[in-house]
Amino acid sequence: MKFVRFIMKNAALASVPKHIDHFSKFSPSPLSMKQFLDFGSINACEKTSFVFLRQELPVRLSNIMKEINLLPDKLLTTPSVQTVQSWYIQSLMEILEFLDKNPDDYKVLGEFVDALVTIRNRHNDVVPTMAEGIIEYKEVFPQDLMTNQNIQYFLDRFYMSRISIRMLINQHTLIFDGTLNPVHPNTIGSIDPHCQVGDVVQDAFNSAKMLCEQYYLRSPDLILQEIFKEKKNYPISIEYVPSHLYHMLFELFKNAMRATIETHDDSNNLPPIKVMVSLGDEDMSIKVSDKGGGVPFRRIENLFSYMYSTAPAPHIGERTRPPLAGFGYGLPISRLYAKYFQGDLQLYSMEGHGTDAVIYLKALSTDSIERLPVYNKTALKNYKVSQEADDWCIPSKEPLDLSIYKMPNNRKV
Ligand code: W6P
Repeated sequence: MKFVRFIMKNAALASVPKHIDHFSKFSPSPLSMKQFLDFGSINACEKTSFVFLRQELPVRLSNIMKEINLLPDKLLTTPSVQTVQSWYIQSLMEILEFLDKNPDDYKVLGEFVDALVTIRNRHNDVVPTMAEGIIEYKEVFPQDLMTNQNIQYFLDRFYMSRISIRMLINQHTLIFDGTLNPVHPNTIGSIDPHCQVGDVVQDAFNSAKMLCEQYYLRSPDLILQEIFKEKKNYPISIEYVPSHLYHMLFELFKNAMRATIETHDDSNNLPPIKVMVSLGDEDMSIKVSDKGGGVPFRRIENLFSYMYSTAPAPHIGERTRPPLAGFGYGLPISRLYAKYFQGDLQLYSMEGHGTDAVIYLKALSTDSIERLPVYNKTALKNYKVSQEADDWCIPSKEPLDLSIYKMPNNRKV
């Protein structure tokens, strides 16, 4: 019996590349906020959602699995990346099991919800596990610019894909597990049709403030201001995923607080963090301003770099870095959350003064459409970029020796 199962499992595994080839030929279908809401309201139909997901999830999984396979061998073969890849293969196989099942059988629908919950849990630690892979890789190939760009390109797409797959799974499992959310009865899955932005700002600020006080024994205050055209828009609310917004704001507040405290070491008066929420016809924007001394322009890009912000985990006994540090993947992943529904997250810093971080979101749910990576020729080409010379000169800090110009010996070689 054990042997038979072993044979069956390997037969299934052997057919996985064929399935990946098949499903990666389809482009993922981006959903709008409105479509997400429709799945969860009056015309909510578990059967429709099931039939959609048993096709769409394999498509999204296979598209990104193709890109995992394009990673440089030295990264692809690290134990961590191998582990992550095996999770994707296992989850793909589990969903494919439902392709020949009857959508009218309520037992099938129940099993599908259970399968999705299992899959979601399996992938909980993808981010730290991938980070381990990057560390292993970095130890062998210390930071060269090329790999930083490639890793950035891959991880932005990989984590965006992951955000979108978890969104689909969350919506289906939350809407069709047969219970109402007792804490948030008006949410549809993870979406709040009346997400009050100011409330989320307050929540995220309070959490960051608690962390901040644990480590620094003090914290800056919050000044919150809302701007809108007509009175009826107050308090500002949008159709959005509150947990995504919270994630972004929490990250920005931790950074703003740390900068504020570390640049006002010996002063008793901490400048407050100012937040401006503004609703227009097209955008809903949130600006978080600190007077934390700012960041040199040259370093801003690095704040969003997976490679440069992946530090080895502190060893046991070593003094761990405070959790308010610009640690890990907070900023790059926050920017992905913003971009996921066609928004963005940008930093405007003035070294010597402070930093404005702005989250741009779509004001209209009809504009909030998933932004999804697709595996195609263009993506393939982006992984194939070879080690070519830069087409800009390298600035030299040495004083120029003009004596060489006596002879024309600065010709190109
Ligand atoms: C800083 C650096 C930073 C990153 C993100 C948000 C706010 C801030 N402030 O100094």
